[in-house]
Amino acid sequence: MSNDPYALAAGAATALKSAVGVESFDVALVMGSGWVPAADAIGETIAEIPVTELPGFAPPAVAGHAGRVRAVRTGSGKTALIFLGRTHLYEGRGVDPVVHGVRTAIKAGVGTVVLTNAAGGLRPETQEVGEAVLISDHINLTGANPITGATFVDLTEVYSRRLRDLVREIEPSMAEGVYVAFRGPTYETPAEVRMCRILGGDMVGMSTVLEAVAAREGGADVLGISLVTNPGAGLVGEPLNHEEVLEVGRATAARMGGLLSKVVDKL
Ligand code: 6GU
Repeated sequence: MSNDPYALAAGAATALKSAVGVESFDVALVMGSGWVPAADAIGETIAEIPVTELPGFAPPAVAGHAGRVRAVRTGSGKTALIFLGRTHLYEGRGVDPVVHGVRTAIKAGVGTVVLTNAAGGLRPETQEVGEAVLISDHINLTGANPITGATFVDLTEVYSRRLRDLVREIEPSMAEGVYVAFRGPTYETPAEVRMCRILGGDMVGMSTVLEAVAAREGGADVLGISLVTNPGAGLVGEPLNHEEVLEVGRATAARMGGLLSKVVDKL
């Protein structure tokens, strides 16, 4: 087997297309923690398979990260690939498994990648728990990068302005903000949260940025949406836990699913 991650993704794309029985896909969505229940609203399922049946995918490591990929037909006739869960850098398998889904989707034809996540809110003055925020830009503090070698990818507009504007045609009041990514798996200290605020961050999490970079390298447009599941550590005093992240996801699934379904139909 090749150890070239791009060749591995091409192989996974071929396997996926033949498993689903389609020639190509139009859009991919990555459902982060708390977002998996929202997937049901996006379209009619054509097929769903465990990612471990495809080359290059790591088995899921965390409860609530389902590790399946679903192919759906949307209301407007588009073919969407929905990753129900993702691999995180904190799992310790390195960066390639983290971006393998995005690379596979691009090899399978997608030109738009929708990345969702659960995030800590850094601006509780203006943010509410359960609010969805458009990612306008990111600060990558993971210490990792999916690209190796002298490939100088422009990151002036990682998260497409056109796609953000399109979402606001559906939800005019939706805020946007800068997503700060750490490797995790620990949540941040209160001092790190204060640092993120000083740096201009609005949300904090452990995902998305590496996938966004890989998508841009592959030429896809990226839409990023954070579900604010809790304030960052120390901002309101309550300790953080993964279960509350999933609970906020369950509570907002219908709303988030409705939003994503409208967004995908408008693409
Ligand atoms: Cl506060 N931090 C990080 N890194 N990820 C999160 C979070 C906080 N809340 C949800 N996911």
